[in-house]
Amino acid sequence: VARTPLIAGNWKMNFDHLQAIAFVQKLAWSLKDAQHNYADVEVAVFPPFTDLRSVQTLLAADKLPVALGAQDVSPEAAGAFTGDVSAAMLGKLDVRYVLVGHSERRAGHNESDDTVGLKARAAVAGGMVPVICVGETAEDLETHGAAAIPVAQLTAALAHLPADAEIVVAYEPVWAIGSGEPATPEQAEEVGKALREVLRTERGDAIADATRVLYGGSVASQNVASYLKQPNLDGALVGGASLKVDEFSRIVQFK
Ligand code: G2H
Repeated sequence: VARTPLIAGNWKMNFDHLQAIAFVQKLAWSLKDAQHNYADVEVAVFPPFTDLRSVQTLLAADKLPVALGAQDVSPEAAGAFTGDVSAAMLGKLDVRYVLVGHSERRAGHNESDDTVGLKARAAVAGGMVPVICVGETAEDLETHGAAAIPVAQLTAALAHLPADAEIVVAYEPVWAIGSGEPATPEQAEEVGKALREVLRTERGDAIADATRVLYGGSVASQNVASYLKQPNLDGALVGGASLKVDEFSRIVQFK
């Protein structure tokens, strides 16, 4: 089954809105020089909330086919939730993807599987595609093996979603994030395959075959192609290496 690869840059808490504009402009020039075909490999950036409006304006003005993603969303629709941002607000900014369940939020903000599922549901209700992040810690890996925790996390999130919801799954082993020690392509493929089996059991063949499963965790231009060669991996969620224009441009052109 042909799935369009997705290369997603998760900027985390980096770049103010002026830096964001400069970055996206340079990225677009670099990909234009390289004659990048966005239909072959989809590109998305996930700036902080404060940059979204500026990046949206630039993408629209220059007609750049880079997709916009947000790093989080409130599970609530509106009201007295100080500091939170709703799916409706993101939708108005042409946001297409929303990260939910990144390990930095699960660990740093005590987000449970239920919270992650509710956030994914809010994104879907707002017309966006949640990028559901799952992954095991080093301790989990030792105790349960690689796949058990990611499989449980994905199953829990799916329980909150309508049967036909479009989603992206990102497998990010916590021990590989920002560590410079990525999973091997074989390790990542093993979990990618297990996650696709969850989709097959819970959602049927059509959705399992159409859904993209990304790998994330110390992805760089030297290793990205080795993941994309795996039958069950369809892209990358890139953190540190997505902050350097030339490096991110090379990652996008992994083929
Ligand atoms: C994992 C990844 C992007 P990095 O968090 O989500 O970050 O590529 O820096 O490991």
